[in-house]
Amino acid sequence: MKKGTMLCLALLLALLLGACAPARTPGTEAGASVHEAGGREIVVGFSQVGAESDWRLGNTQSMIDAFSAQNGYRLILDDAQNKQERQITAIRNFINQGVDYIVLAPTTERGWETVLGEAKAAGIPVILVDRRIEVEDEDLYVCWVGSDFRREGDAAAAWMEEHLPEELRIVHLQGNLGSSAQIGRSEGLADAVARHPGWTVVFEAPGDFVQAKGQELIESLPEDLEYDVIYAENDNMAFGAIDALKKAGIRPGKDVVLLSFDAGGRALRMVLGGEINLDVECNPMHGPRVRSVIELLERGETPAKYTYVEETWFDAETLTAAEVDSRGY
Ligand code: GZL
Repeated sequence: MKKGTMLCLALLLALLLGACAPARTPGTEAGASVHEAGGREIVVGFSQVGAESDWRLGNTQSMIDAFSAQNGYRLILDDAQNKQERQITAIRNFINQGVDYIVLAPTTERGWETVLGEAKAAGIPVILVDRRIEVEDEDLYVCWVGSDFRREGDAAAAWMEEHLPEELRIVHLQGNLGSSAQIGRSEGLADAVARHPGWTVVFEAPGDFVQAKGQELIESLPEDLEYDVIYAENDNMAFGAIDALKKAGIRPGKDVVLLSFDAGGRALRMVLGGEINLDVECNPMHGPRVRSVIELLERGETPAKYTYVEETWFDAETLTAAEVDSRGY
């Protein structure tokens, strides 16, 4: 074949291959996200409550997955170890670093005015995730994404009304006092107890959503205390309670009814196994929801102020093994 012809064919081949290559903005890696393609990496400062429960670990992973470099983000994650003062420090650090957005999963509802005022003065939008906060000026945050905790408490109470007798002695393991999850779930139970004269809360104390504290509280109950139900405000306290009951030779889910919240994979297997009688879902997978809020803001649009995630509940009569296997946390 003549040299000239070969050169033409080589040029034609190069043109054809170039036409098939994915369209990329110069200077971006394969599969770069829109942000990176626009040359602007979005920096998100995330102040997380801690690592106190399976739910929290799932929530953190969901945020890490959503705000990946591949998606065009840089996530600065701070674990507050359940202390509001550490969250306040983290938010100030985010402001000093000049992040583009601050995401806050607040430990409790009160005490945010000053630091969120500083973020507002710095022109950094704040997005709340999971629990709520109580502030006079609701412009201190752009929006909130999370669960309806009162609805969760009411769902547990409705199940109790349908499945349990009129005479009940209840041990109540609360989450962190003052957190929205504790407030809503506790109110749901308290209202149901007020509706049922035969229902009595024989013990109530905070276990801070932590497994070890759930176990300690049940182990510390007076020997002669009689009770029929443990209302645990999250799975990890329920796990602790189960360990304590088993150590005392009491069958969880049979000798004592066990109610829980979160509905993580580990807990749902215990529902199938009959150790947890009801688990009310509290979905932690907020990463994609918060990311879509930021991308909406990046387009100059206004997100809904409050976005509640859809949730359900599970008991052994309704739960399937497939649902257990499909839990993302
Ligand atoms: C609920 C979340 C609670 C979970 C606990 O949205 O705030 O905190 O129910 C977690 O497991 O510790």
